Amino acid sequence: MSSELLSVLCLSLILVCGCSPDSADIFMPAGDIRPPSILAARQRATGCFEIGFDEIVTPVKGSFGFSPETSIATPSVQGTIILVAIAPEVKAGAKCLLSGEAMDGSGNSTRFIFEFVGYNASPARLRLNEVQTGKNSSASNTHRDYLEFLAEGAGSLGGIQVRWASSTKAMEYSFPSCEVRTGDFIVLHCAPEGLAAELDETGADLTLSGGVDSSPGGRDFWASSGGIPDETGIITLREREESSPVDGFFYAAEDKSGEIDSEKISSELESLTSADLWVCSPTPRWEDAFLWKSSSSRPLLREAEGGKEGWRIGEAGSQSPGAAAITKAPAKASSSPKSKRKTSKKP
Ligand SMILES: [Ca+2]
Ligand SMILES: [Ca+2]
Repeated sequence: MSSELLSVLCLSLILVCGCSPDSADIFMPAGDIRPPSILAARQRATGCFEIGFDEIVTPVKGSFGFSPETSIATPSVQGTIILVAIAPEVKAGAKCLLSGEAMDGSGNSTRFIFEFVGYNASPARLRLNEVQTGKNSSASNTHRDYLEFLAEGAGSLGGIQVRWASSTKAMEYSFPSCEVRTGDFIVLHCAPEGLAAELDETGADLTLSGGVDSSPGGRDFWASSGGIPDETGIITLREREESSPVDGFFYAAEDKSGEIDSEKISSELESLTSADLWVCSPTPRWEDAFLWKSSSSRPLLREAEGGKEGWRIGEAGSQSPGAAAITKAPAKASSSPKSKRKTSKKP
């Protein structure tokens, strides 16, 4: 008996257990006694899961199972690849388990279980719009960690993945199945208090959820993976777990400088720069981040596309989870295109 644990792309392979030959067959003639190995596994499209092996295999009859049990997994084989049809299709973002067994020509077999979420064929186009990095317990300005997204294109949230990391800890969250329209605000609360009122708003009722920062006009979701780093961190957004980021934000305490010495941050930052979403020095440095003096009373606000230049620190108390940013009335119309508002420095 042998067992292997493989990490394949985005998919968690919980168990791979090769069990052959049976102990009764231990005196079999010399030959192929090695069970087939899984080289790759992925969802190719809605209702289609593909498992690649290192040799020609056949699916073991009756061994395939699927959860949720409302869908059936039916394997077919193309040489070294098993294609599993899942019907009826599961909802985008729904948690799935696929189990089965594959056998090579000599009777050696491998059993497997994959955990993944239902394929999202039409992900909503989201932009990270506002970040509240910490808890503020002042009576007049109570907030807890949240990320706000604006839907710039309609679609499904199902399986869209958010990652956030500090220098020492990486966290992630995948949205459940939920259709959104262009212009919708989505708030992911990252420091829930565990209240019964903290409910995911996947349906029509946008007032369903209670809890700190829940918004009557936005869609509230609650993530228990861990809070957003207060001072220094990185946030990335992916349409599917295995995809490149489509948006992200890298921020750091203003007194940080020099080469980035955190693997957790630099690996996510590399994915952002590779996707042309963030500009970095040849050797990434803390100065490549949006530098700020951390404050739980001020949100970080997105004003435009284009890396750190697109962000600013909001006024104290200007948090607007689930709604457009509170903008001050312009003091005076200006014809100068170069005019920019600057934050005055305190002595
Ligand atoms: Ca709401
Ligand atoms: Ca907002």
